Amino acid sequence: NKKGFIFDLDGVIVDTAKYHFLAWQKLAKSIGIDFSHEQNEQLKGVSRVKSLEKILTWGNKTISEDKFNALMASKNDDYLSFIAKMNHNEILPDVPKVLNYLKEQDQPISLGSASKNARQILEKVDLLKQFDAIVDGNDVSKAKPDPEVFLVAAKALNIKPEECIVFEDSVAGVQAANTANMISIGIGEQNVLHEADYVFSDFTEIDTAFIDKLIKR
Ligand code: G16
Ligand code: MG
Repeated sequence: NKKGFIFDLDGVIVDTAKYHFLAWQKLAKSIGIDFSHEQNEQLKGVSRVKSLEKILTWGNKTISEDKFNALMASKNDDYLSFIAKMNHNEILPDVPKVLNYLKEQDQPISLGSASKNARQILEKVDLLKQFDAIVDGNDVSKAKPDPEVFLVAAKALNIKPEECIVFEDSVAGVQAANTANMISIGIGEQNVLHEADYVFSDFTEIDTAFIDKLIKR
């Protein structure tokens, strides 16, 4: 019995939101916009282009297309300088335990992330080889809550969408999984992720009995 296990990256496997925050904050400051942690929360799971559009809206700023592209490029350069220093210690608690157990049970595993830097990040934290497929911001055109990223991941694993399970930390990601007819597992706070089929605060709360149940469903 094979299911497709699909993992979001930022907020599920690693906490790269803190690096996105530093890079977006520097960018915002350079054009005279204040940028808070609360605003950064709203950029979780949101694509790079959409994120910059939101920051400009919050700051009441309009800029040329050339400037927009230049800002995106420098934000990504800053972000990548943080990524370059990452190692396996940045993997969130018990993620390797769950990935290893799924591998032992011969279950197909895919990434389903909005990030265009996903492959690089997985390589840095030494998890690239755990994934049978990687679907990221380079493979899709529609952002979560559109289900595209997870539907492409299901196809890549050759598993029907209704036989897939998605681990997500963002509301938009949970909605995308639900729309794709997949089982959604929220990683974070119950009150935020209440649309998910199950919510856990992190992977330390997920035991092998629960995973067995998902496989047998
Ligand atoms: C991640 C982050 C978002 C980020 C997006 C695009 O999504 O949560 O904050 O804006 O990727 O990242 P990049 O600029 O690296 O292409 P996910 O889907 O992994 O949670
Ligand atoms: Mg996420």
